[in-house]
Amino acid sequence: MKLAELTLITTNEGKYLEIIDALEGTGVSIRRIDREYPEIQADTLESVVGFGLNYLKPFVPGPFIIDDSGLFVDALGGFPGVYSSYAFRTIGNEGILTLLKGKGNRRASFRTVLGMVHEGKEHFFRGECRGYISELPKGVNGFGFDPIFVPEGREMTFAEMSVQMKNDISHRGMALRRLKNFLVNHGTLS
Ligand code: ITT
Repeated sequence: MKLAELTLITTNEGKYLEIIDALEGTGVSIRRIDREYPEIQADTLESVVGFGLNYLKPFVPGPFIIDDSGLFVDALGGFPGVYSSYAFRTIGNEGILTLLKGKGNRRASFRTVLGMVHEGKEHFFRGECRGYISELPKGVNGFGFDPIFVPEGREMTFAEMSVQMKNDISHRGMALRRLKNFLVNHGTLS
């Protein structure tokens, strides 16, 4: 059956705009529910997403998606990773820059796990973007850690890019292309 509508549950407007952009032209309209859901303390984004999907299932009729993402900094042993939301609220971008002061290795990656419930079944789509943490915050677009993340092979932070440019190379863009492929292969998209 063709998928006409997909519900996205997120409190994050920036994610919503990126997801709308990535799925433009597919004929699927995104209905956003702006609400929180319990995020368990776990070692992996997958566990957080799996728990979230099960929690939300009884409340959301029809197919829906959630997105859990994090910034993993190599020199900090992967921190903030699954604690990205907490780290952003508390120490923010300036705090990450302070933690990296004097460190030669500024490599980091963004990861996204997109979880979908479709016809009662759970599906996971992953994406990763390697890059490094800039010396200073730059740019006004995007959200979260975007002003301090420069993707590999580029000289601009995500916050200096348009939504479309970011989607072309980002962790979330990759997970969304995998979601789109799934929908095409399962005949839910034309
Ligand atoms: P939800 O309601 O969808 O959970 P959230 O903002 O809490 O929204 P996450 O838990 O996935 O989303 O994100 C953890 C933190 O990482 C949060 O502070 C985000 O701003 C940040 N983040 C996630 N994706 C990002 C991206 O693509 N660019 C920059 N920061 C990002």
